[in-house]
Amino acid sequence: MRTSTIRRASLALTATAALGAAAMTGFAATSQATKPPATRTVTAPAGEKLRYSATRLKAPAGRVTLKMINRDDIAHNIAVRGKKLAKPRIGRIVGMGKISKVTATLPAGTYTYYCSVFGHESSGMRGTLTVKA
Ligand SMILES: [Cu+2]
Repeated sequence: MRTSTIRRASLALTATAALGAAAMTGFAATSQATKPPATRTVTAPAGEKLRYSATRLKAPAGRVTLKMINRDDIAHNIAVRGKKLAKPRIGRIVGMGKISKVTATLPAGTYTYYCSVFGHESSGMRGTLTVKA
């Protein structure tokens, strides 16, 4: 009786230790990293309008991907900046039919997404991304 109680206690300890080890080796961090980012998509419409299809986007805090489908016959990209980003994230500049994208881990806050091709943002190719916790 006494021996079996000790054995059971020892098994419980082993299981607890195993769970603790899993947590400490970053199991939680791994599952968060593999969670797909929230994706928001805009297009650059044909006709050299120097606008995106949306000037406002919303996303939950965490990993966010911004995607721009270029339907225009001039090259564009998508980039994102904000006070809570140490530096802007800038997607590849792409031609018609191609996709430019950026992924960043964004805390709650307000960000600007924009085309970094010279003169495009100042012509209106930008929008506001609101990230909420
Ligand atoms: Cu552009």
